[in-house]
Order: sequence, then structure tokens, then C-alpha cells
Amino acid sequence: MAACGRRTRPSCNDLKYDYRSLPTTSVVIAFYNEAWSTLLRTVHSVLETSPDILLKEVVLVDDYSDREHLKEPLERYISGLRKVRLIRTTKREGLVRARLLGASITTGDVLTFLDCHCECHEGWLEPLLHRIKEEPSAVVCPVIDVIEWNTLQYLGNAGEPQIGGFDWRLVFTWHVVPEYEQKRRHSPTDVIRSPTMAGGLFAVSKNYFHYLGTYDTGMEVWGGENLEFSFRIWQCGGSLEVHPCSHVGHIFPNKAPYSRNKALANSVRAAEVWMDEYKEIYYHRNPHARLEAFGDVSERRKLREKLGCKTFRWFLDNIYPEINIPSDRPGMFGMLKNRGKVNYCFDYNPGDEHIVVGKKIILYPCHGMGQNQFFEYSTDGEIRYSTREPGGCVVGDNISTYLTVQLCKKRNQPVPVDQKFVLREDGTLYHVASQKCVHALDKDKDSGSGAPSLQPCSDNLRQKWFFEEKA
Ligand code: UD2
Ligand code: MN
Repeated sequence: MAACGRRTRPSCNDLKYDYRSLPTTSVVIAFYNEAWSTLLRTVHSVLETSPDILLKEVVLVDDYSDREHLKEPLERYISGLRKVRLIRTTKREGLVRARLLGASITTGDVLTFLDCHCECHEGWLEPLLHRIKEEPSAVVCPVIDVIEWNTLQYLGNAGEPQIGGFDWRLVFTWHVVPEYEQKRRHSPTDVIRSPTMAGGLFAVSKNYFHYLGTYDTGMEVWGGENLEFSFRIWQCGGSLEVHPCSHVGHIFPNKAPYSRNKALANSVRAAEVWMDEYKEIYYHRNPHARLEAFGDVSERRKLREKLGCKTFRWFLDNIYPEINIPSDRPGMFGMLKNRGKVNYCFDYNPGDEHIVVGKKIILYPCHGMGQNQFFEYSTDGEIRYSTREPGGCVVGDNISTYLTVQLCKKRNQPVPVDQKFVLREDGTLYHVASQKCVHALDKDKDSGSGAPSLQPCSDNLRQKWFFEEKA
């Protein structure tokens, strides 16, 4: 009988740090037109929760804000605070170049970046610095707690920390920690490996940040830099981790105080440098991205070469094996168009965040913008809505006759019979479970522009379908 006694699992409160052996840090906070209270809440929370011996300075970078309170009043206020420095860009630089300007005047061993509307939680800093001391090529994120944007109440973070992923729109997504990663960790206080980071809150050794090529300075304003940096960290030999013992709150505002339309070009830069042939999966689902002017990335490609970084395939296989990799066979993806109801396409609106399953597929005028009109016919006979992660699969319901979307099967599992379709030579789309064909109906009770429905097979043109990539 196992008489090993009950060993208590260590908790974050049990961790003790020898401050003198930890590296020092500089906290860099770039801001653009931030409110006074949230900016100062960030600064004070850093000062109050960071052990004096570990914190070299807090560098505030004003990215050319025009609000009055961020000018002289801010200077006056912080002149009374120890360790806080303020520098200003001379034109709007965007968060990448603003952060780098801040980093350039720091004196600490480790750079810790924060957004300008955060609240650091007691004990947030030590685990980050300790991990970097232990593993200098680790880039470490705190758990991001939620601060309600309208009440500013600190809600914390219920349950297990989550890790970062992305979908094929190159949008950052949150995920539960996969089982293989739970197994790899020995203790609940061990870091959690994460394929990507949200972007705003992380610590990195200054030397390692420079070795890795800091940021892509061709990225403007907001967006894309987080995935670019995440891919680069993993592909070039580092690791990206969440420390479950470090917590920082962040206000996710309902609307940013600036336009975010540069995000597309930034994402394209990331795809062009890091994703190899997998950038096509992105472009198929976002045809406008292919047309976006993204500037010159030759320096970044040289950096990749110089560092001898691994392929995107390696990253997907080893770091993000949960992601579905669409096969996108020629002629088997894009808009799913009908021959009888001309210029009408399958359309699915899954809602804002994670894919909302169970909603109905409708027919809508074909727009050629990918996204909600992008479907893919898989080798297993599924019609996949694989723009989001985890992807959805079209399901036929014999009773209602309509098509909805459910989560697809996991890899290596058989396709549920109600998700199985045969796209036949003559263009008919045969639903195996109901033995019926997909027919383009006009108006129905949910959609003024019609919907596909399962009907007895016939040679009506309304039952002929074809994929088309471009409008
Ligand atoms: C998330 C990240 C953010 C960044 C972004 C992708 C978190 C909590 N936040 O969006 O840090 O990685 O995804 O790009 O992970 N700013 C400037 N100049 C600008 C625009 C923004 O200095 O032109 C500042 C801004 O004031 C803030 C920071 O950059 O301090 C990030 O911007 P955000 O808070 O609007 O982004 P967020 O949190 O929605
Ligand atoms: Mn933010």
C-alpha cells in the first residue's frame, strides 16, 4: 500500500524569494490619451507592490497624446514621485516604437512592459523575475485579471489561468490549459507554456529581448505585434510562459481612444515573416489582407535567417498542436455559391467572441471578404467553418431541415454522421445522415435572404453548389 502520506501541493503563498539574487527591472508603460485616474492607478500600483531593491524605475512614454491633463499637470504630479520618469515621443509612434523608446532609457536587467490601465497585485513581480533568472530565454506574462471597464472594480480571474492561442484571422484567443501541459508541470506554481501572448503585460531579459530583435518597428499604432513576438520567441529558441503566481489587473475598455485600422498591415507583416506557406491559410480567409500594403519586411526576414529560427510548421506541431490546420484543397474552399439562386452564398455569423454553436446557416449575397462566408470542404467530408478556433462544422438537421454549426470532431476521431456531406461531381451536396440534398430556399422565418435546407434530391439548379475563392 502506498503510505507516502499526504503531501500538500505547494501554493503561490509558499514561494519565498531571495531578493538580492533576483535581477532588477524597469517597468515601461506607453500611453496614448489615457485617463488621469487609470494611468496614475497603474503607476501607484507598481510603486506600492514592487520591492524597492528590484525596481530600478518606471518609465512612462507619452505617445504624442493631446489631452491637456497629460501635459504639464502630469509632469508636475510625477516630479513628486521617486523612480518615475516621463518621456514623450515627438510624433505619434504607435505602441511598438513608443515601448522601444521607453526601453532605451532603462537601467534594469529585465524589461517589464505594462499597459497604462493596469493594477499590479501584491507579489506580482517576484515570480516573473525569478523565472527569468532561472531561464533567461523565457518571456513571462502575469495572469491578466479583469478590471470592469465601467465600474473599475477589480474582478480578478476565476479558476485556472488561461493561455493564448490564435485563429486563422490572426486574432488572439484565450484557451484552457491543455492536458499535456498540465502533465508537464510538476506543481501548480510552475509556469504554464503559452503559444501566444495577449501582448501588453510581460517581462523579458533586456539582453534576450535585444538578441531576439526587440520588436518589428515597421508596425504602427496597435495590433499584430503580440502574435509576431510570440511566433518569434518560440521559433527562435525561447519560451513564452504565464506565471500562475503573478497577477496584474487590466481594464479591457469597450472602445479604444484611437483607430485600430493599422492592425491589418501589422498582421500581414507577421504572416509574411514568420508563417511560411501557412500564411495562405490566413489569406484565404481574409482576401483583403493579400492586398494590404505592408511595407518592407526584408530586415525582419534577415533577422530570422541570422537567428536560425525554426519553421512555422515546427511551431504548430510542437507548441500549438490543438489548432486545426485546414487543408484548403484547390476548388474546395472559399465562398460556397449556389447555381440557381445566383450570387448567394453560405453565410454564418458566429457572434463576437468564441464561436457560438447552434446558429443557423443562411444565404446572403456573396461578398468575397472571406470571414463569415468562408467554408472549406475537408477530406473527411465536413463543411468546415474554420476561420475561428476551435472551428465549427456544418450539421444537417433532418427535422428542421436547416443547417447549423457545431464544434468539429477532434483530430483522429470519426466524423459524426450528421456532419458528413458528399460534394458530388454534379454539384449536389448530399447529406449522408438524412439522405437529402442541400437546397437553396428563398425567404424563411429567420432570414429575408433565404437559407440552405435539406430537401429530397433533384436536378434543380438550387441544389447545385460550387466553391469560389474570389468574388
Ligand atoms: C492588447 C494588449 C496590448 C497590445 C494589443 C495588440 C493586453 C492586456 N493588451 O490590446 O498591450 O499588445 O493587444 O497590439 O495584453 N498605445 C500607445 N500608442 C498607440 C496605441 C496604444 O502608446 O498608438 C498604448 C496604450 O495607451 C496602451 C498600450 O499601448 O497602454 C496598449 O493599447 P491598448 O490598451 O489600447 O490595447 P489592448 O489592451 O486593447
Ligand atoms: Mn490595454
